[in-house]
Amino acid sequence: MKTRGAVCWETGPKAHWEVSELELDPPGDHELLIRWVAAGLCHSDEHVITGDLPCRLPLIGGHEGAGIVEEVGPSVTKVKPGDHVVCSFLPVCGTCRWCSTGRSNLCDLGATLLEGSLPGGAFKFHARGGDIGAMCMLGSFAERSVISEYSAVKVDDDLPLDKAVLVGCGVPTGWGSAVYKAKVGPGDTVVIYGTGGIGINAVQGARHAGAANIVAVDPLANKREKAEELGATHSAASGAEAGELVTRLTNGVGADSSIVTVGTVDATVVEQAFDIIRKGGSVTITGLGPIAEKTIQLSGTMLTLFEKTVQGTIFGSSNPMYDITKMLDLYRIGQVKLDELCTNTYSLDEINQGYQDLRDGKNIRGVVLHAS
Ligand code: CXF
Ligand code: ZN
Repeated sequence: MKTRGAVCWETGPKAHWEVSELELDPPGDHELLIRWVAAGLCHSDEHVITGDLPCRLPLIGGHEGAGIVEEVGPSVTKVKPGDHVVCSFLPVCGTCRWCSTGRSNLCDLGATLLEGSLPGGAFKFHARGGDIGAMCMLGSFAERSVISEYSAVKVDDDLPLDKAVLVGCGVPTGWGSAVYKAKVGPGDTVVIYGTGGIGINAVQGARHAGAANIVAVDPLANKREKAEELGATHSAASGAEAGELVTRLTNGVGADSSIVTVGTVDATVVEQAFDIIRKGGSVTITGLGPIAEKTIQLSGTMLTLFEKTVQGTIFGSSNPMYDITKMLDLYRIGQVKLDELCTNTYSLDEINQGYQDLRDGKNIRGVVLHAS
């Protein structure tokens, strides 16, 4: 069948999303055809455009997606036509070493995430005489995709898909960074660097975990305000300001943990996050940067003497099949806010405006609403 989608054909300073006509193959074994209703504009797709993330090109963008199943291929048991689904940007097979030991965010099927082929190696999209990959095996910047059932999570029909879409990446990635990876606890002091689409959810997670002091660090006033609305107890416009604040709040002891969720991670913010924590504290790095750049440059001696931990996390170390629905359960009872996160919506043809707004700092989360 024919569909349309926003494709990254080349990377670099002038690169952008090009809405292109695509040929889409029917679903094969363990695959399904989905009509996307909504796609979140995450900074990781911007990292594709800049070349920070080394993806096989051409690639259809979009790894935060929610939609409706239109057709299923042979052997699909998880969903049926008509089901509403939110997708995980990490497929979960359920049987590999990582899945079977409670770490399904590290599932071996994720090996071709940036190549954009489905588990088994198939490219379902074609255009201009070649195969086109789909970001994280999803490609939610297309009107329709064929995806693996291992990426799909069925959700209740009454949930608004234009809000539920945010639990495909941004919400569990941020929330889990605080709750699961940083293990924020009651009474803690936690510092969150960057309160955009991921960091704002680290704020929500830290609040849920009972932190006493949640310090949101962001140069943009709109992001600091949103962070305070969703649970930050303090905010700071710079790392230096946050340092002074935390020294005061903790009588010179330092924060229990810090979480790095800036759009582009560099060595400066990681060092600030390292310096601000107490003895035995942790730095959790969730954001991405240019893959070849050494974004961690720290005194190993300080790490040793103060027994500090520096750790990375993907998907906030959440388990997609469990935590995607859990985030939605918490949304229903008002403990995870989604409506407040969506700052602007766009049509597919407006996607480059959406990314310009992201670069200009205007969005917590922009969302593409696909035409039905
Ligand atoms: C990223 C992680 C690397 C692959 C693309 C998605 N996570 C969140 O945006
Ligand atoms: Zn993302």
